[in-house]
Amino acid sequence: MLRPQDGPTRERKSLNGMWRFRLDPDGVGREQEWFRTPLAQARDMPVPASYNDVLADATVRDHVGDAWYQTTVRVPRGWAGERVVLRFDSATHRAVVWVDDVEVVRHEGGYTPFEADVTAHVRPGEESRVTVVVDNRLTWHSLPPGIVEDGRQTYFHDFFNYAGLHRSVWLYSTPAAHVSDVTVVTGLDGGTGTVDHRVETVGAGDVRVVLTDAAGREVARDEGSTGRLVVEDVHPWRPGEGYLYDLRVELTREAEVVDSYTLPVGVRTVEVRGTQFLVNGEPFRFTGFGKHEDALFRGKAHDDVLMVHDFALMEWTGANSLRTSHYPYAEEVLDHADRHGIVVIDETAAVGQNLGLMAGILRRQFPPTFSPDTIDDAAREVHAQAIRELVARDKNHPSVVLWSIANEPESDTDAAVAYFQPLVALTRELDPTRPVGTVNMAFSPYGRDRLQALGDVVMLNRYYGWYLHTGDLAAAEQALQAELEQWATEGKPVLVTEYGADTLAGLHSLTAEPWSEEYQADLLDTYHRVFDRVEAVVGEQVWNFADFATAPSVGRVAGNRKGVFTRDRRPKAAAFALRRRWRPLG
Ligand code: GCB
Repeated sequence: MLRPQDGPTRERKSLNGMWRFRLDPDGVGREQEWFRTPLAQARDMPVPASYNDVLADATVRDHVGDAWYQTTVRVPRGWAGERVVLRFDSATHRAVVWVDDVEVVRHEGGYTPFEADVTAHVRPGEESRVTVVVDNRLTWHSLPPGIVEDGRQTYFHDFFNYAGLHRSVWLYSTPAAHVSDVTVVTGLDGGTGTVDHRVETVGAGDVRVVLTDAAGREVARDEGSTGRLVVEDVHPWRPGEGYLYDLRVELTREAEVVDSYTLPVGVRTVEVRGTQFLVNGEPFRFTGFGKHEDALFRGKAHDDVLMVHDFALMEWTGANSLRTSHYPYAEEVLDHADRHGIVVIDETAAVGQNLGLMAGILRRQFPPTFSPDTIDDAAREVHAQAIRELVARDKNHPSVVLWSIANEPESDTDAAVAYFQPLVALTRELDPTRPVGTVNMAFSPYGRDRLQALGDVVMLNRYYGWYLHTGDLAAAEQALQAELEQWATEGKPVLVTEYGADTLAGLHSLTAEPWSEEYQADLLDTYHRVFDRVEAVVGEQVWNFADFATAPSVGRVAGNRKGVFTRDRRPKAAAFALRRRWRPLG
């Protein structure tokens, strides 16, 4: 799915800014057709933002159900004769959209974009009313899953259920005949690069593709909707150096360019060979973090300032990668990673699919995780659709090297294998060029887990020294080493996608005291000693980059404190420890 862009044949208009907003606690707005009139009793709400923490109002923070947004937009006069599209970069977790009185689109899933061709419903030069109802309820059929009982929301993942319009909203124009999709797959053979392209179009015309280098010089061109461009003396995209070409895709009729779309392209390869993870044929070692889209006041809103700052802090630590735990991030993040050579593990919003684990944490009984009463075949189809939308959105990003289709699902039952087998196969079918996997949790160690066998890499979240052997790093070191040696026998690369300890910034201790800054740094050092002794370990991503908001819980102090930075991005001692390991030369 192509992002909106400004170009010779296309224009964008941002709908970001102040919208009108109203909660619908009784769930009557759809029936009463609130979209038909200016939203009554509405308050101001900035977009993009999670609505939860913006106002000083607990009923907004803890709202369960529908919330309404409304704005007006004047369609540029110059768009007469063009196709007009309304696009939401995300609406969490599901939404219905009206333009004036007409429903134009509905979408399930809080972290991927959706759009509607609204040409027939708007008039260039005139104003239109855009109304959106956003529903934040999590059910057995949503990703992530949850349950609503007596108006209260329970969920099974460890981050706050922020909701609303978290990302940009656009109105954009394209010509009626236009480029509707582009897929690129790149290859390297010595100093020669290849860019295979597949272009989809709507309407009559011929396709031409032109590749230019970062200096704007043309390096290759081709005619036709599929083909291969060959780039001599290629400048590859590589970790640490986000070199990008531009692929200009044109739809032409005779001498006229009807539509033009420009896609940044990084020429690189990814391959799993034995226990190695190869980028451009060379062994790659992941350093970095599991992150969250999370910040004070704005919740999960995308924000360029915060994004650039977070990448600067990652670079300061020497991180070369991140996992988009636990949902697809804003596309701006992937663009930035592309440009800066940061490697990305791209994850779906499948988190919390393990009711056995939750029974212990929430101290209540649950039915089996994967069953006709819980996560069933219909839920699996929602998951499949989420994978389709993720791959469709992110397939062309050179930074994305690995798909993670679930975090810590139940993984030791026949039902789990039956659920995931088709999803792994689907991911491979949609994208045969990237490895795929699921992330394993500690209660399904080697010998018990049955999902890592399905994936191309082993991904493990481990908390020895925190949830297990709390305060005893010597025991943690032994246990971790023993388990990693077992996983190494799988013959696949092993990535430790989470390890860490909750830490209260400012708490210091001479002894091995959990929650102190020294303990967090010592725990990371302990893990690093073990990683360096087990050859198959090719990835270390600390949990977490920064402290983040969660649902209230006795194990959380105003959120999860496993960040090596605080929520306002101040370094804890562990950040300096990581910098010493990942950037030994400063
Ligand atoms: C995990 C989860 C992550 C949690 C983390 C923790 O294994 O993947 O979402 O936040 O543990 O801190 O407990």
